[in-house]
Amino acid sequence: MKEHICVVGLGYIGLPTAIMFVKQGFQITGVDVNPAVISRLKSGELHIHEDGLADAFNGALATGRLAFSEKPVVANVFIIAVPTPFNHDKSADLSYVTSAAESIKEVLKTGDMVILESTSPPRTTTDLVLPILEESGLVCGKDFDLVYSPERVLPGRILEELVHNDRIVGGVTKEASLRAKKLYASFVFGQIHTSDPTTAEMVKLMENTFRDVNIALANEFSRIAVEQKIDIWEAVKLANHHPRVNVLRPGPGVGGHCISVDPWFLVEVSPSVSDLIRTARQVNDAQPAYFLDFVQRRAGDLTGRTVAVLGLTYKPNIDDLRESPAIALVRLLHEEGADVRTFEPYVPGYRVGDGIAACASLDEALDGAEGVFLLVAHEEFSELTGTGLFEKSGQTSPEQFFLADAVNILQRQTSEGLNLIRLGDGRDRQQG
Ligand code: SAJ
Repeated sequence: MKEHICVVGLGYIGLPTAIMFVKQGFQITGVDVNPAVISRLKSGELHIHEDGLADAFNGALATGRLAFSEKPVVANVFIIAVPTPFNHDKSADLSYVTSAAESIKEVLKTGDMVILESTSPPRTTTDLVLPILEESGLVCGKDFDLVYSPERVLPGRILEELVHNDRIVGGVTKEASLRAKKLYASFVFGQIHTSDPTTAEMVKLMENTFRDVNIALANEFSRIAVEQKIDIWEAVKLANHHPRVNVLRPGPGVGGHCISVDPWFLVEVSPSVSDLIRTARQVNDAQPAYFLDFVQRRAGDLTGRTVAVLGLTYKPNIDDLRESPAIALVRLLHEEGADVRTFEPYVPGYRVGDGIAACASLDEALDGAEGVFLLVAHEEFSELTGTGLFEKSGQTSPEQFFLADAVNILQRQTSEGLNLIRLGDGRDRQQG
């Protein structure tokens, strides 16, 4: 008989993971403290959007091996996949991990295994989760196994990456690592590497911090390029011909619930030796305001002007708005007194706030616009041209119109005679 697995937290990681195990013949109980999530899932409806998830979910339901509950039930394995947001002071909010561990403690029995997947500061598994579970009277490493195994999947490609990415399992004991490795090997095609929990926690944070620092570097390069009157996009392309260089893309900032959050967990545990990480976070967080200032220096004050903002999600081709720098920029525009209307093809009708119009179509957003901000490089936007946007705006005078492109969609050749303001392009007519 295959083990019964309780997956605690049914978001972007927990639900797809549960489905993977169902497909391999395991009995799964999906647990979420939010009753609305449980009742939707029970009625066969998804509460999140991810490519391919709806079909996979229906397939899992049809097996009869996927049940739902608001509390953990007696099982053999418990996987914790709850969020770890941060508090106002950027410290990790571990309240969801704590309450998940407390709820598992109530049903934990000899022979069980608990796996934490939530991104967590180093030592969370050994110093927070372990003592809570031992309040059950059971001893970790003797009566039950405890493992940290980070999720590393990219939103938009979750189902594929769950299967094909390498995985790390950090057990409190070697036996725990091997047991977890065997469990994940049921659906993971990538290699599964064993380690200890704290190393595994650190590895996850290092991966996202590596990306954040590199994006901050690209954003800083883009600011230098403007001062030096060159085009950053051309310079990045040329630098990347070097065999050991891969400069990432500058943009309006870093969003999502991972990369904009996780580096702070390292700063929190080792503040005196993490200046670079802290600075990179500050550079990326400042990017929406930097870009707005960059645009206003070239297009003039935006107070009272009608601007269309195309794209609101935190990155292209997904419907996820969490921590989106595009939304931060829309708020800044609104505060500046601009008359803002937005269009987001992946979340039609999403309204950023009071007084900010949410348009159902590109044409609606553009009609009457005196300026256009391109903030997300959705595939839908890849064919847009400056002259096409100008025509759709209905404006007659190019001098009264500007195009602000933070993601390198628009090109000079197709924006002839227009005020095209591209992030990181220092070759434009009016220097700031
Ligand atoms: N971004 C840039 N320039 C780039 C690349 C990205 O500005 O060259 C921006 C994006 O527009 C977005 C943000 O960075 O706003 C983050 O996007 P992303 O695609 O880099 O990453 P996430 O947050 O969607 O997913 C990351 C992934 N981590 C790494 O690639 C190291 C994923 O593998 C993790 O599983 C995920 O975080 C997570 O859950 O931790």
